[in-house]
Amino acid sequence: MNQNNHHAAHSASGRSVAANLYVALRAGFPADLARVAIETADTATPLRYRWSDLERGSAMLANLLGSLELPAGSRVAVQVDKSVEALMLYLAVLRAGHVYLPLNTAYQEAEIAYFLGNAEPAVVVCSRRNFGWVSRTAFNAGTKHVYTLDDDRTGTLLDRAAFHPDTHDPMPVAPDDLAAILYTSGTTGRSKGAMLTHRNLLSNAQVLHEAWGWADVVRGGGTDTLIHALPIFHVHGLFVASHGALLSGSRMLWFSKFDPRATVARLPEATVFMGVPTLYVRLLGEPTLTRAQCAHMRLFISGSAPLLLETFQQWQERTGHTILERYGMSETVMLTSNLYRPESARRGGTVGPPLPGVGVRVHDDKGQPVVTGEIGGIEVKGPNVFKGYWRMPETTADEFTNDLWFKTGDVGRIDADGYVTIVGRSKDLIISGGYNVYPAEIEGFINDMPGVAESAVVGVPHADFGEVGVAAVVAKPGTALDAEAILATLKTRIANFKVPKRVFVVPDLPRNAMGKVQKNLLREQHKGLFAG
Ligand code: MCA
Ligand code: AMP
Repeated sequence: MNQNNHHAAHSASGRSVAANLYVALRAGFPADLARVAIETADTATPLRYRWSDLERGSAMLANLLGSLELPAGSRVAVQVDKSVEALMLYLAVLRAGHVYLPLNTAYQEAEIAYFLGNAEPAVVVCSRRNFGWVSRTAFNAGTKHVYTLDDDRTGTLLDRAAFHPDTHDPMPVAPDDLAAILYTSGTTGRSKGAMLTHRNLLSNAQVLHEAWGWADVVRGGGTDTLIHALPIFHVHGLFVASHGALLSGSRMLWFSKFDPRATVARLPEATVFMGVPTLYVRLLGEPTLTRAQCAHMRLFISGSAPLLLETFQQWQERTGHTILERYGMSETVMLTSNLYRPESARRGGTVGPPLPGVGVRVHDDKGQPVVTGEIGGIEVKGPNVFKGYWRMPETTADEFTNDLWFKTGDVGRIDADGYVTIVGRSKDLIISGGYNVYPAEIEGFINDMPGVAESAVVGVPHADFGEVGVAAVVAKPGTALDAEAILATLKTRIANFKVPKRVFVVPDLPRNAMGKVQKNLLREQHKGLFAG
């Protein structure tokens, strides 16, 4: 790849090679490409990928995509187990100027059919075990190319890519061209594809590069080692963690699946860890987690779900480190973050002040600003805020205010020093182990079952997952329902993390005078089930 040509390659359409997110990430690679970029932590023997392997592997994959002669901006949908090759595929899609569409491996046929039907990807990559039903679903959605990729580096994707050259000039893009679509479920039950541009992702990665001290380490001539233990089909693992390491030329210790004991064992050679609160709770359950074991660590970051103050404090006592909590969304990448320095400025129970360049405000339900410290709806603005929902202009318009701030659906307050505290959500959403579960979607699946009159799904506290779903189901007159059978059916239809942890068959749902289901009463009734 000829780096010198990039900045010259502007076109009249506002496209440039320099605007391609891959080019910016590539600029962060170390000068010595023979250094190890990623080391796998849970393969039979460690696999070591050099920076040159990331560059060459993603070039071959980008050339394969190029050979398909797809229109610019084609979607490449990917549902595969976590692997370094899957990360290369993401980079290849950026290089090729297409749009990456990652899908949770837990999604089943009905969920995938919706995503593929909605996004109409030109290319689908799946694991070999799912090829039968995924390819059928993909061809029905008009997809022409279906490849397989497994986490043992086998599958037709790599077989085909092997015939392509290992150099590739990234495609010019406009900053507002799409880089990725991330599906997030909606309160009406149907998922919405959040369209993220090269500018959205790059601006956020650059802000975090400074805000979390990666840049200082690089300037000091050092390097970080990130323990990467999150899935790479959501914002946290794919963008926040991977971009952080790539942009700073940092080594990654790559876990395909989170394992608390193995993670603690590798902490002495790492400097940065990112997790959802469940990961911190599980790490605290490891007797080997000690202050000495964490002595080499620079930073622990938490996000995606509320971190309990109790976990924050226990972590401080056990390890001597203060977890830095931050807040973001699929639609916006990262919005706020506690301060990196001084460590004493990280406040438990808050998500910190807005990141540089990000606007955060709190408005009441009439659209008026609240007094400092008062609670209201959190609204945001900035170069990180997405372009809209894929093929849903009306929904997009509804989610923005007249002056074009995005309504997050989170409820919170901003205190006098600018720290944001999230106190709840106006959207009916359960966050379980860092994954979002929309009750309306689950209720839809339950209500479709024979003999069901209606149902209500609520979130209740859970010692491990933070929050989990519980369902109350009412039978049609004259019908008997079996809670276990409902659970078993749900497990065959929807992603396992969405399946309520308990189903209760009840005579009726509590309603208020207006006839609205009182979910707060159900939450109250079941709050002790899993609180541990
Ligand atoms: C697994 N199970 C769950 C969850 N995960 N149940 C509820 N919530 C979950 N999150 C259930 C499975 O259904 C299964 O139940 C049983 O637990 C074991 O499954 P397994 O896959 O082995 O679980 P695990 O490997 O222990 O996974 C737990 C986990 C994982 C490591 C906490 O959920 C995880 O990696 N979470 C991170 C999610 C994440 O990256 N979120 C970021 C989103 P059964 O046996 O009954 O089937 S990005 C985001 O939110 C924004 C932008 C942000 O701010 O970052
Ligand atoms: P998603 O769109 O799936 O990425 O989920 C985004 C949602 O996760 C946000 O709207 C918040 O409700 C929640 N979230 C993310 N980070 C935090 C945090 N640190 N504390 C509380 N909630 C969070």
